[in-house]
Amino acid sequence: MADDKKHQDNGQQPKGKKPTLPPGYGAKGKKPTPPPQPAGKRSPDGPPKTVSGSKKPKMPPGAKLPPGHKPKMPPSSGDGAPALTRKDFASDQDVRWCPGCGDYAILATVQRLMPELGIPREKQVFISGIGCSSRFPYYMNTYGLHSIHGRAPAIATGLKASNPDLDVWIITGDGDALSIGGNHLIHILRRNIDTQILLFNNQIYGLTKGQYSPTSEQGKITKSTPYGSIDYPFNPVPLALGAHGTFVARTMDRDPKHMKTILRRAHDHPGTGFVEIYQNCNIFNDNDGAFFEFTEKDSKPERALFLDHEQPMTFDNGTKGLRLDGWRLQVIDLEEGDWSVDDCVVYDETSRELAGIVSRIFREPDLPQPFGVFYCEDRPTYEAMLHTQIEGVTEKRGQGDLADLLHAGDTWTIS
Ligand SMILES: Cc1ncc(C[n+]2csc(CCOP(=O)(O)OP(=O)(O)O)c2C)c(N)n1
Ligand code: SF4
Ligand SMILES: [Mg+2]
Repeated sequence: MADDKKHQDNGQQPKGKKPTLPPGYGAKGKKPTPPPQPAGKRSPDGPPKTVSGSKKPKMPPGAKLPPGHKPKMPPSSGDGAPALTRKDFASDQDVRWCPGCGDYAILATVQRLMPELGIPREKQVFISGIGCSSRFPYYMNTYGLHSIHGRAPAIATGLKASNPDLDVWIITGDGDALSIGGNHLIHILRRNIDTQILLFNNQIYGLTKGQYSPTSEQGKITKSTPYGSIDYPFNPVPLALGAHGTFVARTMDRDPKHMKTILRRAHDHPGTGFVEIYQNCNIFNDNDGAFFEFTEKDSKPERALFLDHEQPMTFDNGTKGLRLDGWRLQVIDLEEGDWSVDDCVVYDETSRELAGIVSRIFREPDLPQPFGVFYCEDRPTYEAMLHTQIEGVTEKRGQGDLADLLHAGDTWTIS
């Protein structure tokens, strides 16, 4: 959690945070919250006991600052205070994920991104539910809340609605977001609360020692599916699109560069920025990993396709592409035969229809798995409309009084 002594405000505003609002709709910024108190040592539950004995896990590739790394930052805040660095966003807590867990790369990427956003730490809040992934707020030197299973979106909604000036991040897992929290997830998406949702999808309940989750593949053998899962899994991207998400994207733990680009875009999006992150649980996913076919260098070119707005959909180092055959996507060879790059679909992230078709690619053997921004739309945020409504009503009816309201109408005394 943020330490007020170390805090420096570099005076920058978040980029691109101004939604296009209909006439009369505009959020008024609130006063900044007071700086956080220094965090005391907490002793939350650690990761599963299967990994006990490893106090300080070895950092996987991507989790350490590369030599000579220089974050893109303004040299100073303009008021003489030095700018923040990645280290300023790391808390004093021991990271207690298993060695090799994909969560490390996500934490490192977020900590690397934060100084570039130019937002003071006391305005940053990380809210999580329950799960290995949900331990994330402990490791961020910002405000944070390790909250109730599946309820991070509800808490974030209350926080953002009452203080729109805060930058609110939601950290959740496939179990947290899609089992117990499924209802909360769809409602934050349709309301378009200006937050970022990072869904760590490892296709398993990690914290509770490896039960199957709503994203586990059919046939998966786990503690709770000893003969193989017969449930059909959720595909979180079309789920978020169906709930009217205004920014829907997918990235992976093994590609920190791509992840950072996508997280920045989710952050800059004025509304709910939903990002599914493929994240391997090396303890409870089998040796092939949950997503290795898409993330490892031998198979990634052929099995993963990176979406780029207004660019033709190509993959495998530009040797293959996707075209539409009616409403169906079809792989075309761009090296041999009659097809060329001009026959490929040009991706348009503003098209809900195209996002619908492309997001339906779900581990198809004949089609590459898409990553990137599927859909992006400007729509007024809930909190902007809420505050405008309150201002309008206050103007008409005057400042309200809670005590008067509670004692208005039918009240009685029980004696
Ligand atoms: C009300 C309630 N029900 C069930 C649990 C047990 N529980 C804790 S975390 C979890 C699932 C976590 O899975 P996921 O969100 O995928 O996180 P991961 O550990 O994989 O990161 C469950 C079922 C709980 N803590 N509270
Ligand atoms: S997600 Fe898996 S690998 Fe990561 S900390 Fe949890 S149990 Fe360990
Ligand atoms: Mg999980």
